[in-house]
Amino acid sequence: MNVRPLKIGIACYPLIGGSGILATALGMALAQRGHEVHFFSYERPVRLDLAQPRLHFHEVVVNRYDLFKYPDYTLPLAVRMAEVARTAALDILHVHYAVPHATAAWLAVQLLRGNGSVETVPRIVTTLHGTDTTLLGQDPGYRSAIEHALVHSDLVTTVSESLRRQTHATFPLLAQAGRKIAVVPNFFTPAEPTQSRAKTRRDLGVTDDEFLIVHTSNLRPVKRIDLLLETVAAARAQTRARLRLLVLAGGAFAPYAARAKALGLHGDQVIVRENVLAVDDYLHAADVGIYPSENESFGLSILETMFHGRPVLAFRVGGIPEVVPEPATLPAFGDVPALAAQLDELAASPALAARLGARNREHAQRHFSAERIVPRYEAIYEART
Ligand code: GMT
Repeated sequence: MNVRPLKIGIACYPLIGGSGILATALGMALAQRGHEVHFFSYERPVRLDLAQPRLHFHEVVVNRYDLFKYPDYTLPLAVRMAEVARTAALDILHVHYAVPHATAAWLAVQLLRGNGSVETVPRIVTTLHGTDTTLLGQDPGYRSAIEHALVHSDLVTTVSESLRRQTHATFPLLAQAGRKIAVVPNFFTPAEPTQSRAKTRRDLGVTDDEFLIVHTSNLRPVKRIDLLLETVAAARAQTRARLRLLVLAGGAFAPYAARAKALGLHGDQVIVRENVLAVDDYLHAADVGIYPSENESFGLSILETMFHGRPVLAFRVGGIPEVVPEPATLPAFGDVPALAAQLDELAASPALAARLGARNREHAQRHFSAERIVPRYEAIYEART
């Protein structure tokens, strides 16, 4: 390691979801590079392997009181971060997803300053992941609190240039206060598949000559599962290949079942697996990934699919053009016929699918590997503002 070992606190959501997955991967990579890393969350992040050296997890316990209709998480999180910052002498508090982590980090630093128990307080780095700006940043109940926490962070990062622009537009005080935003893209390290592609396909009941489409997300409205189903249905009507859709769902698929049926996607044409923690076997077994989101600050699932050497179909929205190698080929948002035509072309030509998949993998490895991105966070931790 070229930089001095640091003591870094990371606060994130523990669940399946881009921001928590990225934060966990970052913390584990930092620990491997010699830093001491302390995670804060209400549960152990799903991909956090505490068997590795230099990794710690501090559970934030939220007690229930009859007095409160809504339990509060921000204060116990701030108190826990302040305690650990003091006892472990943390250099950095790196919070992922502004709400409520950035406000809690600011409060933790105020607590440390207030009781005079430390000589230096940790520096706060806030990484915005998307909906903390694009959704909650528009909510009058949150906006000014997020803006305050960002202005009082030592550094704010976004996962794409697109999100950086949106953040400046949403929180004008940042620029007025002379605060810069650094863009640090997401990264991913694919796991080796635990079994062969043929075995995973057999387990799914997918034959060799079928074209397997994968979609992995939390299925929230922004992911536009309606457009995913419409694209597959439209392509099915025009292609000679037999298409199957695999949905790796971090949320309930049931609300979309009727729409799938209405579009003629019956029974085994749509395979759903809920709460899958290890996506690698499935991405390895798939032939293409489709992600028709209406907005996406980055699209970590797209990157995961690219790392597995598969072509990706998506619309030209948010940060997606910054992730894929040929952004000009992305159709405008909502152009389902164009997406279906691209799907048809890939399903008809395994050679084309293989070529685009290989190009994706090469692009992902070149621009979005841990080796390339993690040192950029290290440089940010060391930079003086
Ligand atoms: O919408 C999600 O998939 C979850 C959300 C999150 O905060 O975990 O994802 C956001 O952060 C990811 C990691 O940086 C990005 O890859 C996603 O594009 C972003 N989601 C949106 O912008 C809608």
